[in-house]
Amino acid sequence: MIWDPQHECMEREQMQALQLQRLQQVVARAYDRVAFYRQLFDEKGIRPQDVRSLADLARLPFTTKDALRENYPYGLFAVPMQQIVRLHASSGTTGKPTVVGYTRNDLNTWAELVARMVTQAGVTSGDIAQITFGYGLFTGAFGLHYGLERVGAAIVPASVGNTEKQITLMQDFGTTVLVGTPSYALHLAEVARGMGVDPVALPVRLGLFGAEAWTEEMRRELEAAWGIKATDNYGLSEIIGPGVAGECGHSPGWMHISEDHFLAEVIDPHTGQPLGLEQEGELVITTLTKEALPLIRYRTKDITVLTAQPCACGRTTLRMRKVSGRSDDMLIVSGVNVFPSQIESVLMSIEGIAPHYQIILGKKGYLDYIEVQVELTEEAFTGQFRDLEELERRIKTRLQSVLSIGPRVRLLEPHSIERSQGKARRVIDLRRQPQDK
Ligand code: DLL
Repeated sequence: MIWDPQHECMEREQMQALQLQRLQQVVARAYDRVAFYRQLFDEKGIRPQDVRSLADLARLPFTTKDALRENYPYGLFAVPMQQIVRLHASSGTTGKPTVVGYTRNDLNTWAELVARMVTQAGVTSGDIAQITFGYGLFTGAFGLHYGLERVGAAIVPASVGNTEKQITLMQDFGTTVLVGTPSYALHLAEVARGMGVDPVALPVRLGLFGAEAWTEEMRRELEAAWGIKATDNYGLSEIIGPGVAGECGHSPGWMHISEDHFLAEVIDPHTGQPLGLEQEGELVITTLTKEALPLIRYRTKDITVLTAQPCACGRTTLRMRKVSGRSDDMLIVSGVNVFPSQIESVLMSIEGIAPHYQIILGKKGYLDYIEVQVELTEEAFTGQFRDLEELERRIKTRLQSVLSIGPRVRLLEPHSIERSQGKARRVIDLRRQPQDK
């Protein structure tokens, strides 16, 4: 089913006309109401009326997360506080959190967009959806909640944690849709098995996973562990939260973008130059309808590709490829670029190791090293020492051929890596700690 065929299946030309009209409105609004944008545009000598075509977008300046931090908490809001009805925030790893606000219309748009996204993933009003994102300042739980409610699914607002109870709820309430981060979904499966419950035998049939990068190998792992169809969806709090893009079931690995609300571009992360369709780079989004927090050319730092290839589902919107990582989580180890997703792909395709890993970066003398810690499965752990040595060698060789540097590999006992409750923390960089300087 298509939730909003009028917008999801719009003729390309019509969509572009709508986007241009909305772009002109949002630029004018931001200029009139947000001091930060007025100053930025004035400095560059750009006036809102200079936007005459979609191609003019490339002339507008970027917005970065720093702008949100520097204007903490409400400095980028384009409406008075009387019109704000919800606040969320993302903590990030450093400095002040970024705060995002919503008007009543924004909340309505958000619920609509999440309704589109869950419908295209296959949710119907007959489903029972358990939300395992934390209810709080994070946009994940509330975003999915109101979108699923709009579709008419029965929501189990389990929130994060209490992992054993989550399994009992699934059994007792007959949960059919599991909503959360892919890493927490793996943990849930493991806890279920520990309780003597086979996740495959549970009524869960569909997973809506997002909020962190995960590979195709991880998808296969999750589908096998739960006996479900695992779908990906993408969003970020600055732009709206979840509901920016999602998979439709016809083209795994590619997510339809709600283009009537978000204008997407891909740029070269180093030069800022726009790239074409089918070219890999950093996703940049302009919000077209947000009232409280309009953002122009927001640099997401997420690495993806856009395509306009037609999709068998009938939707005509641009699609973005599964996010392979962030431009700022590329690791540089002795001058070699390494993406955590490359490591995940290798690990998940090797028998005998569990899908739980951590990447440690350190320094020995002046030299960087990378250590990949990975858990053994119960079966491999109780096996022969010789087999373990052989396994370690195999992992090392496979990683080396993909990364072009030789990592250290450490095999750990089952269950020794801390399980994530929300977004997994895969990389620990000891090089940044003062004693290593
Ligand atoms: O994670 C919003 C969200 C919640 C999306 C629930 C989907 C489901 P933030 O906490 O602001 O918002 O984090 C946004 O998370 O820039 C990406 O780096 C990453 N991210 C989100 N979804 C995906 C995904 C929410 N499907 C940041 N694949 C984004 C890869 C993702 N990375």
